[in-house]
Amino acid sequence: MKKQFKYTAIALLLSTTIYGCGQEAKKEQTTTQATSSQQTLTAQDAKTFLTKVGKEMAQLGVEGSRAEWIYQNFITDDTAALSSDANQKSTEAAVRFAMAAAKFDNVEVTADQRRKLNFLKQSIVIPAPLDEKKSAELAKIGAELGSIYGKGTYTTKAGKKLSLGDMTAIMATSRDYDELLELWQGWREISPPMKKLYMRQTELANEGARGLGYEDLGAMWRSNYDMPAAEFPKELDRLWNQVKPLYDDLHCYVRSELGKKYGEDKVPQDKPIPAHLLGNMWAQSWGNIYDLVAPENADPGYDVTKQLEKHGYDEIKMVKGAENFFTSLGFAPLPETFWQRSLFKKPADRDVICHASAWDLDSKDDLRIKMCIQKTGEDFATIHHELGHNFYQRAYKEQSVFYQNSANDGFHEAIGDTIALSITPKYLKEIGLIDTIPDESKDIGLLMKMALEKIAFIPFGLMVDQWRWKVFSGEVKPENYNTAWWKLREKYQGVAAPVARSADAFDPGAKYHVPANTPYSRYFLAHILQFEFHRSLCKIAGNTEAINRCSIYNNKAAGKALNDMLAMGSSKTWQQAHKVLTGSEQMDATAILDYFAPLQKWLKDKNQGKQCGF
Ligand code: X8Z
Ligand code: ZN
Repeated sequence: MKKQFKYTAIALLLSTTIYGCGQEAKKEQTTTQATSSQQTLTAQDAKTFLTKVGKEMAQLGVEGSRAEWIYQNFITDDTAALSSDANQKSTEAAVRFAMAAAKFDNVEVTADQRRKLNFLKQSIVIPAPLDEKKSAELAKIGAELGSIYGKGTYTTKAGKKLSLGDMTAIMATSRDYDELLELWQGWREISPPMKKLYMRQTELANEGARGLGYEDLGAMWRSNYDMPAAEFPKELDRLWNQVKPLYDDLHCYVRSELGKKYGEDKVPQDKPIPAHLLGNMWAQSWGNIYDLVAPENADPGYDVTKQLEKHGYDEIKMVKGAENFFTSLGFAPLPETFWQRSLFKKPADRDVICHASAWDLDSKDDLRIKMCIQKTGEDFATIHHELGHNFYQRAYKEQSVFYQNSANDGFHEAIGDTIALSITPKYLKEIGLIDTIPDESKDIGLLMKMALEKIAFIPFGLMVDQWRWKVFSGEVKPENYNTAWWKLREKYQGVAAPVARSADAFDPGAKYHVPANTPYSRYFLAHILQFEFHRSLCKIAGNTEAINRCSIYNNKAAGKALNDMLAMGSSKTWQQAHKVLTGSEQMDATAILDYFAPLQKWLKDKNQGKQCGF
C-alpha cells in the first residue's frame, strides 16, 4: 500500500501518502466498525474493503504530500505545524486501515487480496497509538526532529557559519586533521537536543506497533521483505559475510595510507580509523579521499568534478545529463513540470531540507526532486540515484495503488545507482566529458574509487538499523544510545570517534535518517542489488568486456528489461521481481565481488606483511 509519493528519507513516508482529511477518516472508522461487527467476513468483503481503501488512499495522497513538500522547501513553524497535522491525520488513517485489514486474517481471500491486506498491516513506517493526543504528539515530534536537522548549522571557532553542505564540501577536500576534527565535532552539536524527542518518539511508535500486533517497531520494519521477519536479519548477515573479506582488505589498505598521511600516532595501525579522516561527515563512503590512496601508475587521470567544471556543467545541466541516460534506454523524458517544480539549488534566503529526495506527488506525472546540488562527481551520481526513484515511480504508476511501490525498499534505492555504475570512461567520452579513454592498466584506479564509494558504505548501511533495532527493542537504553552507536561503528566499520564523546552526545541524530526515521537497511540491500542488476543488464546488452567497463548507455534491450521489472511495482514478491531481471530468487553478493575481483587481488598484494583488522 505504500504509494510512495516520494522516496527518501522522511519520517512519515507512508502516512503522508495516505493523508486523510477528517471526513474520509471518520467514514473509514465507521467502515471498520461495521466490518468488524460482522460475524463472518468473506472474500467479497475483502474486495469491497480494498476497493474503498484504495480509492481513499489515492485521494488522500496529494494533499498530504503537498503539505510535506511545502514544509521541506520552506521550514517555518507554520509549515511544520501543517505538515505535522497532515502526518497525524494520515498516520491515524493508516493505523485504522491496518486494524481493519487484520480482521481478514482468518478469512479465505485470494493471494492478491492477501498481499494487499498485508501491505496495509505492515507498511506504516511510524505507527501511532490509537489515541488522538498521542498521535498528535508523535507527528509533532517528527516535524521537530526534521526541523532541527534541516536548520542545523555550525559556527566555527573562527566565526564562520557553515551549513551541512558547506561542511560536506570541506570534509571532502580538507586534509587538515584539526580542521576536519572541528567540523566533525561541530556538526554533532546539533543533535543532543534531539535525544529526548527521539526517546519519546520510540516509546510512542513502539506503542503503535504493539497495537498492530508487532513486538516493537523494529519487528514491524523487518516484516516488509516477503520472508518471515526473523529471517531478514539473517539474510543481511549472510550477504555481509560474503562482502566482509573484501571490506577488510580495503580497510587495511586505507588505514595504512592514512597512517602515512597523518602519522601513525594519529591513525594507529591496530585500531579503528578515526571517523573524521575519510572524506565524509559520517565516514559512510570514502570516495573523496581517493587522492590519498590512489594506486601509483594506475590512476585514470581524470576527476569527474573537474571535468564537470571544465565543461560548464551547472545544476540543471547535471540533471539533464542524468535524464539523458534514462531516455537513452528508452524511458520517456521527464515532464515539463519536473523542471518547473523541482528544487535543484540551495536557496540563500530560507531553511530547506537539503537531503536529496525524489517525489511523486500524484502518481500520475508530478515527479520532482529536491536537492541542494553541489557541482561534484559525487552529486552527479546522487542525481542519477534520485532520478532512479522518479523513473521507478513512473514505471509502476499503472499498478493498483497498493502496488505503487518497489519490490522491496532496497530495489527503490538501487535503480539510479545501477544506472550510475554505467558512468564509465567510455560513457564519459561519449557524452564529451573526457577526451580519451584510459587503457585497462588504469582499471585499478577506477575500481579503487568505486570501492571507496560502495564497499566502504556496506557496513555503515548495515549498522544503522542494527542500532535502531536494539533501541526499539529496548536492548539499548537511552543512557547507552551513544556508546551502543559507537560500539557498532567500531564492530562493523572499524571506524571510531576521534575524541571521547560527551555524556549528552547523540551522534546517531547527526545522521539524517535517524531524526527523519527512515529505515536504512534498504541502502545496504541496494548496494548488493545494484551490482546484480548491473551484471544482468550488461549481459542483456551483450557486453563482452570486464563488468566494471560495461556501460548500458543507449541500449534499448537493457532498458526494456529494466522497465519490465520496474513496472511490476510491488505486485509480486521481491524474489519474483529479482528473478525477472537476474534469473534468481536470491540476493547474491557475488556480483559485487566479481566486479571488484581485480582490486581485491591488488589489495591483498599491497597488504602483505601488514597488520590488518580492528
Ligand atoms: O539518503 C540517501 C539518498 C536519498 S534516498 C540521497 N542515500 C543514503 C545516505 O545519504 O545516507 C543514498 C546513499 C545512502
Ligand atoms: Zn534514495
